[in-house]
Amino acid sequence: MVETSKDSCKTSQPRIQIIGVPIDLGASRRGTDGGPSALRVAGLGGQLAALGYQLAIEKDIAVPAMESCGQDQSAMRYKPEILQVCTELAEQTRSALAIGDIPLIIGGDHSIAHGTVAGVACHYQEQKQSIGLLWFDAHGDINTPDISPSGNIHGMPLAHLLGYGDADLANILDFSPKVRPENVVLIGIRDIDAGERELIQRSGITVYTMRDIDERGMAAISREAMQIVCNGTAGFHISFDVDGCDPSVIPGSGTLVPGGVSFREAHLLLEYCADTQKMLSMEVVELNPFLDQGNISAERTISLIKSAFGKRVL
Ligand SMILES: [Mn+2]
Repeated sequence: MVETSKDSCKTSQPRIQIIGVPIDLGASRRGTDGGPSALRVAGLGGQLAALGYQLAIEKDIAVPAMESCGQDQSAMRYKPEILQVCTELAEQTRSALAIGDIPLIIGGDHSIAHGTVAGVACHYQEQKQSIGLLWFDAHGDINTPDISPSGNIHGMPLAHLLGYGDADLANILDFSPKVRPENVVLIGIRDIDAGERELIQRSGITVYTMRDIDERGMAAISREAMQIVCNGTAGFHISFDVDGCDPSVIPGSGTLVPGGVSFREAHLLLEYCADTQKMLSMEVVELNPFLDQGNISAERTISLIKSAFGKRVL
């Protein structure tokens, strides 16, 4: 008898669906639209398959070229285009979960989180469940359009996912907020805009800065973070901005901030994520191959993704 793909999922690892989002409209530095290609060139799919995962056919979300969008110097640069891309991404992410796949979204700048998290949260909301959110980043990404110094939407997604800021960006798939602040953890932070500080404190999310990691160690913080994102939720989404890592680990990103998370600390955090078996989905953002040394940042990012998907040393 021919085994259906659904049946074979039960006997091995679940299937991963890689969705590429080649976009750089959310950032002022060009080039994160090359992120999906850099990860594919470095062998992402093959390395996940070697861990025992099946892979769905990879797809990319269509993104308009900046050259065809015209100049946009508004308080939300390229909002119409980003809203369109994120709405499509939200639908695709939700569809992946609906057929039992694990979505792995490869960006693209961090504006794509508006879509990814909307899709994951929507899928679980339909089952009357909420999700946790682990946000790994050098920055807060919690600007609202009225306090953003740049108008770059990649600095705003966390605000919108919590229900602040622009109503259109906050209401992708027609609901808001996407996550409860008590299940949101921000980790790796070392560069916060003035207006963000106030919203971080008011929002009630949990933040682990680099000082916290230095003082308490990544193991203790990872354990605490896992409790927060799993508490009362279906599981959690990881939004992994490669700039959370130290620039010596990931030189290929557009907004480098010295004094970041070491390669080993990042691995440890993601190994803890895998240990929970509650990771629902993952996205990797802000990889910029045009600023990289060879393709080493993509290669190291794949190594980190593998830890999130259960690779162990032994
Ligand atoms: Mn970010």
